[in-house]
Amino acid sequence: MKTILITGAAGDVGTHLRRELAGKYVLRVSDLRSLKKINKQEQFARADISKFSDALRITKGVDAVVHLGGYSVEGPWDGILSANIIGCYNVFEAARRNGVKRILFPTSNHAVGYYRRDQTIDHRVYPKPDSRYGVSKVFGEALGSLYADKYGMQVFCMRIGNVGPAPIDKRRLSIWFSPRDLAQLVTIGIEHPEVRFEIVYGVSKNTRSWYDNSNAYRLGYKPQDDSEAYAAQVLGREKPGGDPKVEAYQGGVFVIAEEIPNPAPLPKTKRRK
Ligand code: 15L
Repeated sequence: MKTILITGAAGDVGTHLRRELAGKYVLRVSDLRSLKKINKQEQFARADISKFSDALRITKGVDAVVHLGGYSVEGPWDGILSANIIGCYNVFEAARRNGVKRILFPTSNHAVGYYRRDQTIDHRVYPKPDSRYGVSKVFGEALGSLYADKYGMQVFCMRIGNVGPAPIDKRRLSIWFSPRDLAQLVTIGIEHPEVRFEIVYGVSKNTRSWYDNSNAYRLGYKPQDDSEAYAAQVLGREKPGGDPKVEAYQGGVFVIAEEIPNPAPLPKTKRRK
């Protein structure tokens, strides 16, 4: 059985992924925070990926890395710099030094959030980040491209929409990613023999999608879920109006917000002013 390192395993996406992949892989689950419950086939490795020595320690002896760790929303530059720029570099470089060939990088819809909602975009569009957070995701994609071309690593970038049991609002009807579709796409990223450097969209087969996800379909992705099943319920809750910029762009509130409440805050002691 392959051993897969999941960084940022205590976060929301990490928690869904651990549950979905249980029994399929040995999971080395890593985070700065403690994990509530460790399952039988999981090994916990606490790490601060902004420290290279920690990144080296956790990437040793694994078959692939799913690098979820980092700041997951718009926030202050120093937090993003240390977790998403320095931390991301450390994970790629540590994996390379430890001979780990494959990295799955969950990038974000916010790497392309300044595309308009009336556009359909594919994996070949140039980045249009909507936030410092989005810029950090573009950095990770670029780093992945470098490590694939220069060092022959196999890098699978998933521009993730919004993971959850159901879409939570109108915007998320277009970018919803169900946990079982997440698990399917991650499994393709781990197993597909032809991955060199790929960008795919981490979304379900949503009727209202803004993405042409043909690159994921080419690699065998067959999403099972469509947010449309929730549309009436979600739209019934939606308030009319709203900021025209937020409504015009795919990134939603990220196009105007300087900070968004972090669903997975770093421990206070690790945050710098
Ligand atoms: C993301 O990239 C974030 O990690 C997540 O917390 C959500 O904000 C999501 O995008 C979204 O756009 O809904």
